[in-house]
Amino acid sequence: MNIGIVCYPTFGGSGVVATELAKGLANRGHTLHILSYARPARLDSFRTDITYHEVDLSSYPLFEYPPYDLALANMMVNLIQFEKLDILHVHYAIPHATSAYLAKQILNSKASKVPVITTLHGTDITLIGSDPTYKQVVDFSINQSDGVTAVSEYLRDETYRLFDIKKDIKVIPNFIDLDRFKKSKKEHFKRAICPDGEKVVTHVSNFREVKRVPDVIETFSHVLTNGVKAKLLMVGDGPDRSKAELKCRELGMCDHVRFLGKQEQVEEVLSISDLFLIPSGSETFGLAALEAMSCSVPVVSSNIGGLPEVNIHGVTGYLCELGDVQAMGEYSTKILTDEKLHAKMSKAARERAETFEMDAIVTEYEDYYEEIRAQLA
Ligand code: GMT
Repeated sequence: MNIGIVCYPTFGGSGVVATELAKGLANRGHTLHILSYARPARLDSFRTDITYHEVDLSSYPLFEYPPYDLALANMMVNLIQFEKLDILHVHYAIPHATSAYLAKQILNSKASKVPVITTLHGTDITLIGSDPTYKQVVDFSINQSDGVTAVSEYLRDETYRLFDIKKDIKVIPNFIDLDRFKKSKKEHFKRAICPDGEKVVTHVSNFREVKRVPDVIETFSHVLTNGVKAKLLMVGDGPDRSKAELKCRELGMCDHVRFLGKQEQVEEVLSISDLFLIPSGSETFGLAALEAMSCSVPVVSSNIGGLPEVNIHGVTGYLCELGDVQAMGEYSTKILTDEKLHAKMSKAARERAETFEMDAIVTEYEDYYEEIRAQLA
């Protein structure tokens, strides 16, 4: 098949899922076209079977905000016509599903068509998508897609609750490359960070408000207060980084926390980690938790959204009430100080990650493409 994939180019979340899916599909002999406003972070090497198309935003003196959704729709029309796409798969509803609808309408007038699939990822539904500023357009655009998928059961249910969706939403969970995300020996790295054999606690995110990074710092402060010798590695960057840094200063623990910024090889940091923290206030799946688990790292998380579909309480880590940093601190201490428990949870985390193995889930998408194409034939 000739497949068009539209995504955000960002380091985490939907951009990663879309790009890895494109690679997985290309490995099976499909031809892929990726559309975005910048080269996706995970599209890191040249391949003849994946072409990246950068959406060109011509500026014009009248445009304070150049209309990205129109430029994207225009590029979709061109690719569908000239590259003869068999399927257009958009990730994150805003504005991608709307641009796809517009492209379809334009093509109808040219007696040409292509099935459009929208994959819902998270805040396109739970936060910004259901905001009154966008809600009507998002609702309409999802309903106009030929196929709709969501990355967790929680997200599917939320979409039905928040919008008036007439379509079946198929749950296809996020996936993991088990060969890339596995514990590897990085002893030199661990010694450099923890010269006195401290435990390593890690957090990875885009440091947006929903990630509740100050909760990570407070949870870790409980771990230190409980007498555990540990270092906290904060990976990523974003608007709340300075809040987190301030919290470290307030709690007098700057010597125990390292802010590493954005990292391309996050699996290397996970390989030296003993525990992963993800106390998010909203999380439809929690790909970062899955990446940690795949590297055999137990997870302490909030019990919000889709996280319980990934992290199993008492098995792969622990789930806590939102904002309960005391409980998160106690559970973290338990995992870090009980070697047997740590070994058991590390093994269970990896086994759980194996149920989200990439190949099986790429097959689910492939089968879904065929199903939608058959319906429209
Ligand atoms: O929805 C977002 O905030 C962004 C999105 C992304 O593009 O990074 O993240 C969401 O999609 C990820 C991939 O499906 C999920 O693993 C994240 O849980 C989800 N984020 C939220 O729900 C906050």
